[in-house]
Amino acid sequence: MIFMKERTLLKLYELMYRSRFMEETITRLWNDGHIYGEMHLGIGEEAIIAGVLSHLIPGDAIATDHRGTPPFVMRGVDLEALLLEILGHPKGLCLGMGGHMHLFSQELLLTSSGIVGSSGPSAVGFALAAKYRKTNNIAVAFFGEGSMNQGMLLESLNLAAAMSLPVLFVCKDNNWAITTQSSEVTGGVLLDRVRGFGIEAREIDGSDVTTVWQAVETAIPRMRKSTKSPYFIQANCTHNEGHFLGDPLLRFHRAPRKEFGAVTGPLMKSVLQYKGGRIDKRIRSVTKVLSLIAKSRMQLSDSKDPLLRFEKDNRDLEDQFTQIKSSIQSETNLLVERIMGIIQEEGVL
Ligand SMILES: Cc1ncc(C[n+]2csc(CCOP(=O)(O)OP(=O)(O)O)c2C)c(N)n1
Ligand SMILES: [Mg+2]
Repeated sequence: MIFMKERTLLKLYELMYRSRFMEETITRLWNDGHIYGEMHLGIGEEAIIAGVLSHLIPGDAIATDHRGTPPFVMRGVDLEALLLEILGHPKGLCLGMGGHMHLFSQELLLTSSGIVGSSGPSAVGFALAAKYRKTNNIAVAFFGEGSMNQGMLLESLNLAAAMSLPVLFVCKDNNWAITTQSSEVTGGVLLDRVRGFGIEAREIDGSDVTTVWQAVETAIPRMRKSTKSPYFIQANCTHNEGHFLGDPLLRFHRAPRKEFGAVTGPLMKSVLQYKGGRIDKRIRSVTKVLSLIAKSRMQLSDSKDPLLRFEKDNRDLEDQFTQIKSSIQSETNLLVERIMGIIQEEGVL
């Protein structure tokens, strides 16, 4: 393990745990029916976000994808406004109009979008403004590896390289884009693709916050001062909630007996029905679906959980971890009590 000051380690833990506990709270609210629609969490990505954000200074901008909660929490957005936004309340960060996928803070230069790949153009715009104003600021784009097949993200890489813009591109690679394994729909090697634009790029273990912290520690100062050029990080991670809360692939592994009929019934029907494609093709498709369900189980493993890993690697800090956890838990619980009060008083849209 690399040497890092205890203060830095505790700060990273605090950032990661604050985000994790907030998302666990959001999960409870979603399960209780207070949050409408899909809910994409960033659980499993905390090490990537904390490792990057701990190097940012005021005036740096962040553009993120549909998993916006961790960066917004860690960058210090007002948590009451954030939670009310996720609940669709008019007192929310974006007046309850954006929901969890379309968050925005003008004050903190933070934006998120559900349009896959769009964090690239947003970050390029932020970086162009920083360069035009001759500040030392940079912009960060967070996106998944599925976005690397989106034209607008590739155009952003090109523009950032051609115009020498200080954009840190951070690809959070979990190898899944909803129910598609990204490696099956991606040509070539991602890092080679990025290097083809003339951008320096490296791959790291995104479940280890110290690795992320160290990778960014050398990259960002150079981007700020001398080169002003973009940099690309591919950080591997796992989402153990799958694509979104209630992910059907993972639901099967969590409650196989209950879900067995719901999965096998329609599959059997698709093979046995009178009309349709050739029987061998139907069987091949069903086999593919079953193999995807089997592979999705990997996401449930705790071994890639950045928080568990950090706690294990830093057992000597256990007492401080306990203190941090309990103060964040009471703070968040009070926040939720306040929010439930507001909702009961005024109702949710
Ligand atoms: C432009 C666009 N195309 C498709 C979608 C539907 N969609 C939502 S999330 C997602 C998968 C994204 O995968 P990845 O970028 O790897 O992010 P992850 O969900 O794995 O974090 C897709 C295809 C979308 N929101 N926007
Ligand atoms: Mg992905």
